[in-house]
Amino acid sequence: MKTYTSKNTPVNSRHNMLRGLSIVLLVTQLFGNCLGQPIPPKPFGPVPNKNQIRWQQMEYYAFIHLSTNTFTDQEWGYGEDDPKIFNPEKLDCRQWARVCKAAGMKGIILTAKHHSGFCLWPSKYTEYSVKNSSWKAGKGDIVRELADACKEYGLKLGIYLSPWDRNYSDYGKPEYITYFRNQLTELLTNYGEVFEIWFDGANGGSGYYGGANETRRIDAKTYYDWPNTYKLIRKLQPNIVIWNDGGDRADLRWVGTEDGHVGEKNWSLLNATGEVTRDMLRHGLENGDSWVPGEVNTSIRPGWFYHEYEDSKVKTLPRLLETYYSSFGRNGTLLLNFPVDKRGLIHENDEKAVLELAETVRKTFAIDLATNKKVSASNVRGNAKVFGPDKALDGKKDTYWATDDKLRSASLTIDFGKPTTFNRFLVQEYIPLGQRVKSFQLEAKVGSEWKQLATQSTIGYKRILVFPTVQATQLRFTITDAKSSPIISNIGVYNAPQVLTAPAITRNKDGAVTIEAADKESDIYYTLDGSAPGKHSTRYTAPVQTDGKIEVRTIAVDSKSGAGSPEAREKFDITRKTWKLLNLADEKANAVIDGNPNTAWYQPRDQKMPVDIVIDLGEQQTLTGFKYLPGQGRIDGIISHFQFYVSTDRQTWKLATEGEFSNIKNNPLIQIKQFDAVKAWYIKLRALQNTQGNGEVGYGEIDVITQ
Ligand code: FUL
Repeated sequence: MKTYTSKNTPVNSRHNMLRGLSIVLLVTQLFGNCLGQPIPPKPFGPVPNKNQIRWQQMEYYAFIHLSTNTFTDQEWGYGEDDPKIFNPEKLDCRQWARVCKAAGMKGIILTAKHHSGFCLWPSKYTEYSVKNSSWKAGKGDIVRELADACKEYGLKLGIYLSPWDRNYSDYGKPEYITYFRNQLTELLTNYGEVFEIWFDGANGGSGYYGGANETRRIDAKTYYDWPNTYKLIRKLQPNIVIWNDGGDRADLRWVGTEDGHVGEKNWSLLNATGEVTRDMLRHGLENGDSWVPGEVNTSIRPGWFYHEYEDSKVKTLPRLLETYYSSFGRNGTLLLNFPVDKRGLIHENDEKAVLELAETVRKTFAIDLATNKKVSASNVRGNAKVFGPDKALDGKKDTYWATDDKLRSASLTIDFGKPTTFNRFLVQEYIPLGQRVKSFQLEAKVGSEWKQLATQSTIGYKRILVFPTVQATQLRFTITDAKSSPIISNIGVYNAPQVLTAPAITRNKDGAVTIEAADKESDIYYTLDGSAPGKHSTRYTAPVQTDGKIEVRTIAVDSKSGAGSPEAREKFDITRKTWKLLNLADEKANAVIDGNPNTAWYQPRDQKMPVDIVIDLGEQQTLTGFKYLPGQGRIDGIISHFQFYVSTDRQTWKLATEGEFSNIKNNPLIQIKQFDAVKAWYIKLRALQNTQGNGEVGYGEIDVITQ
């Protein structure tokens, strides 16, 4: 194979002669204009517009969820809560901006209005806002404070305006559209430039609706008249990007999960019209006719809003790193949420976690091992220096390595000159000319052998590969297939520090606690009495038998370096050893109470709602709550509306609590519902509705909270 070498590389004179000859031969093809400029590749397929490019380059920005929900411990407010409860006494948007800036983020998107309809700015068009809250005696405006803080910290401002409004009396009627547009106009006129507007896909359902307390269904595709709403938005904010999950295709797409990742294969394309399946959200559409890149939205805690019980559930460094690499390491952007707490601040634990992530990322990408290294390519567009492989290593985003038009595969080899240790590879396509690469592979020269490190599919704006540490003298990046000739604007090679992950804790039905570390060579230490675990604590070797209420705290320790993992912490209530599932012939139903979140059981298919599951606790207990974890592997069978009954004799049943599991469709977390203490020997969880609107009902786990 012919090899073209970068300008820094010594080449022999014969090679130079040959090169000169081929340049002469190609001159007509490449120097097509009389100024003698080499012709750059033409755009291929759909390409991003200016706003989408600007947005993509932001890569990482924050979400802030704050509303009345923060004070009611809810994920979705019903729209009926007294605005007086809203009082984040220490609210400090400058603290949010300071944390986000230090975390390396480029902007902040605020839930100016969530589904409850409560507005964080004093909208002229409703009384349901900060102006009737206790905060600053009704004189405050959080959108204003955030806009000012963003300006001060050099961050961009984004707005989440929920199309669904569970407070507004006219929701569901045409009048609401006028209200919605009036609010949009206020937000997009009075607070300076807004980089992104976010329209959530949860639309219509039960709500307060000005006292009507009813269920209202709308057609999310037609009700909001998106084409005209978009026109208004673009007129008010020409530089904005529109995120819309429920209606007409906008500028950006959801990636089909709130768990913090997009598919490894990720095309920034979709079709402008037609249905969008989960698979398309996850992977884009290779031959889509429009540029609709993915944004990965996820929360730093399990929920979007603040719940004190999640203070110990803030995502750990390894988990955040996984999200980092699975979002903008996979041609997405990362929108990371902070559930601002009741004080109105980003909680200390969240701040610590996000700064730890920033520090690890900084250390990882501080030294690019490819910089100034000898680089060669199997082909260079018309042999022109301006398209040479060194252009992928020059750190400039507007230069690139390009090949001749006809090629669909090509390789680039970096020669480190000495054995070099690395475990991360970063590569970027020059997206202003389209997304082209369909597949690529990476090989390292270890000793005298070429060893394959990875085979992968798409690249897009940015792709980062994570692989076990390797020591090699050369690295070969080969594009094995592309939709058009490949154009690579950047390549980097890094050696990331090792990070240990927190162990996973489970307790089975009989009380045996199992602790597992991802790295099988590390040692595990734990405590059961609530004290902090360390090397002085008990070493875990086999499942530990426990009984009653306990708290397990544990860490993994790398036996070689002595470095410790983040701590894992789980509280358990009574064991379920005396529990029996009643009226269920299926043996597998025990998955519901086996303590393993990864096993689930689904009711027989032919059922009609309501569907019950009845459990005999084996003895009388005083209950103050229950927990429901939906099956984790499937999107069907997830209960959204429930009733929870208790009985001491299995004859008379008492309703302990009922309601909805808010946002369980997109975020299928464990649901915790509390109620006033009540005696129970039997419990019955009644499914009234599921997220798909059919009769499927499944359970990952059911548990209780005792007094
Ligand atoms: C979801 C909403 O329903 C959640 O409450 C949250 O705002 C999240 C970002 O989007 O679909």
